[in-house]
Amino acid sequence: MTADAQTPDPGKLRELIAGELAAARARTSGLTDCVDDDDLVRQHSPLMSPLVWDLAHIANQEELWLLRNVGGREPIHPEIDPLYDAFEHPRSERPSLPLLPPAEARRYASEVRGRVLDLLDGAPLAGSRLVTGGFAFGMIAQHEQQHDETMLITHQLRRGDRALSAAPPGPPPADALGLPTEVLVPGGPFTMGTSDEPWALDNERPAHRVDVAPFFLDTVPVTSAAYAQFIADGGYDEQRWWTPAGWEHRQQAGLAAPRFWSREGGQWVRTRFGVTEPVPPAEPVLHVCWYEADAYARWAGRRLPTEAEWEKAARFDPVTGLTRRYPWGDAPPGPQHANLGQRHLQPAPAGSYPAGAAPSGARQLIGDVWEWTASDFLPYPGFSAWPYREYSEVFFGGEYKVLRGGSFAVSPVACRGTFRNWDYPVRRQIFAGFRTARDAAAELRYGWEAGR
Ligand code: AVJ
Ligand code: FE
Repeated sequence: MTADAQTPDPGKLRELIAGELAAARARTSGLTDCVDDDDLVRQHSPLMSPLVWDLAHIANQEELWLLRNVGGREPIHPEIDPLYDAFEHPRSERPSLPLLPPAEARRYASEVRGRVLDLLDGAPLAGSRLVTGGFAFGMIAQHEQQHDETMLITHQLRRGDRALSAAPPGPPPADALGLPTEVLVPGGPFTMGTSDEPWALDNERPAHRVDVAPFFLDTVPVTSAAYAQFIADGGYDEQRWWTPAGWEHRQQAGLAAPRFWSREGGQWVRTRFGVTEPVPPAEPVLHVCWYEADAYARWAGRRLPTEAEWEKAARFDPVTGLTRRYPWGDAPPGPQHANLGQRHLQPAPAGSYPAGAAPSGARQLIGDVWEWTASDFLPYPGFSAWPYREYSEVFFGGEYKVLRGGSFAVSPVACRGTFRNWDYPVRRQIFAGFRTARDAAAELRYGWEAGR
């Protein structure tokens, strides 16, 4: 479920908020109760915080935004604030901080939550911008779910016996193999971003018109089988497929295959959440960095889509000329639409979720794998930081690339056609893949002339 701007009934909104907070906490508990205390305080990778840091940081942000800012309450433990301020200490330093031990972190989180539910009973959900439409509560539910994805990445990096399990996704639909390889997205202006999605975060705002030239987009994300062809063709050894920065990184980091892949007896295997198995060929490729995605696209004679192209393919309906909330329409994501919410611990085979297809025919734009785009993370025209500069504004610039669409590890509450994620172009531990695009203008002009 996601916030519905058209639900002015405060009772219903309170119920929706309570449900989203409970869903986030159930997931957080699942990710932290399945390992022992030693596992919770240990650092599994210098890229990640100890799980017990995420746990108390989730509670600390909830206390800060809901109890203090919305509720006007006094801090419960002001002395721990600096420990859980993501800007005070880089992740690599966090294990050496005097963090709350697991039992105390859990107690703190449940104490904050108890008080938040009391506050929610009586809090006004209109009047100030922070509470209108339940925004602050929605922001905190999304924040917890975002850290749940972060914790799932920590689980992926953790060595040791398997701690998590989930049902695998079903087989692809019968038409998956016969899908056209690419779809045409018509040129022209469309409305990008949002000004009325109640729980949209600041970087998704405001709605604005963007003119996009016609282009072709892969119908489905690039699969592991296709990516393996790039490797087999020597893609990692040919400088011409790589940007200068990409080639330098490929050399220096010794990149030769997606992270977590290795060669065993003449075939590719991958380790996922403690289980090693042959790479499923039909699955969207996962754990490639932006440089690898960009090199693959050039090898394939194509390019990564821009962020505006991605959003137009995902939201624009050429029949009505309107922009949808999701590829399939305005209804919140259900299990028939997309692989979201850690229901499965892996992407579904390419071609899955026909009910979630966009008007263009593209599938799996939402869910399965985050998709790298060609674009830097920049503010939209008219952007203003809300409610804090450190969510988005301090990251704008050329250092980060935008990812779209969400992965199997993203909750529906933190996933929209407008949702923007960003990371460094070298990052591979995130649940990211990609699809490729090419310009259509020249071909359409030719087709028009040829058809005359
Ligand atoms: C939007 C995923 C880049 O994890 O760094 C969590 C989300 N912001 N706490 C991150 C976030 C503050 C953010 N990303
Ligand atoms: Fe955070």
